[in-house]
Amino acid sequence: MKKLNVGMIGYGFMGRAHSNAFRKVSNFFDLGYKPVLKAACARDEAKIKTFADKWGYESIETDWRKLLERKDIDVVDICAPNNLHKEIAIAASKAGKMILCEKPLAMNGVEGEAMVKEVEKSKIPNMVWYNYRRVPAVTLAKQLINEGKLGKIFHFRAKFLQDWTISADLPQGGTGLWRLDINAAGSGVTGDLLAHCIDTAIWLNGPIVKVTAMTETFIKERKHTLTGKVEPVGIDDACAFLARFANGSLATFESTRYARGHKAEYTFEINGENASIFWDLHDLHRMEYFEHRDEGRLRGWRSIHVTDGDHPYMDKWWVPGLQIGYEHSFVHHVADFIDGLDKNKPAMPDFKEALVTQYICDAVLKSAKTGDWEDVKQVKP
Ligand code: SOE
Repeated sequence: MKKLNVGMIGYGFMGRAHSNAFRKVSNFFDLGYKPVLKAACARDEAKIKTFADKWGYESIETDWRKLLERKDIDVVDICAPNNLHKEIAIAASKAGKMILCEKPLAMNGVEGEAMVKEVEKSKIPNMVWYNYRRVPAVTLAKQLINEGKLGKIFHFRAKFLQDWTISADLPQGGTGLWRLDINAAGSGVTGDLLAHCIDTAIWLNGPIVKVTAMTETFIKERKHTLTGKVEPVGIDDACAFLARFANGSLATFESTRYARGHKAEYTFEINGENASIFWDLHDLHRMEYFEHRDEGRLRGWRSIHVTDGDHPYMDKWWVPGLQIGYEHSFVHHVADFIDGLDKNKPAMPDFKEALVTQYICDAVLKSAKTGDWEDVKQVKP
């Protein structure tokens, strides 16, 4: 088996989720490449050393440019804050490194376009980590929709609710809290949480053409960890939007970090003429399915435990009936990326497909400002 030398940039929550995936994938999937944790990189030497020791990286770097110069790195994994994605990705592509980039692709569509242009020029394999596509129950939903089981789709309804920023004492900026800093994150819940919902929605139900949105920033000022000063908060704390799909179906999306009692409540429901699907991240191994064509007396919502050998990805894990969890969606991401390398076909979403989500986020944020319906810029084929 060939080696795939990984250079990880960042050591936060996603650095851990991805490292775990690189370590596990070859134990469960038969692939042409085996990831090797070659180097971990971040500015803080002590912190990256601790991270590297814990996860088994062979070496560390404190400057991502040095990492890109290294001949022994094949693929760079960008787990740094959103404001660094573009610069690192473009430099990585020029250095001939394959790129895995944490979502969202970039701060906005303009940055995303530059990234797409660069990887199209270098033809470097690239992928963005929209991991929820690879939860087996969500992939099963995709299979059923592609097979036409739902028939014409009328509605898509998604929510992603959290409650971790309600305290006004929570600072913005710095490790762990850069998601609250507009200059590091680009947006609030729109790019962080709704981007997931949008990626799933367009994957399952095709392009979105128009949106109308509202956003709110409930806490207007927070102390900035890096400057020590109280500064205006620029991110959206909550966002709700309506959307029209190109296929005629209607959607509602809602996200907030102020839904007391909800930690990561991501749900979606799809209603078609023949059937409906409901999925809930808190029960991620289940798919709720309603089939109108069932015999009337037995018709009702089925709760399908997506753990059987004929369910997506599940033949690679334990025996039927034993479920897997959140971290496995990242293992599947790596497996599909490597499978793409083996077969010389891109693993999705690549930068270009992730730009579609970026454009929708841009239109949502614009609509929240203008109060109008906004057309979504479409990615040129
Ligand atoms: C934010 O709290 C966050 O960690 C997102 O950044 C992730 O993308 C999401 O999957 C869970 O919530």
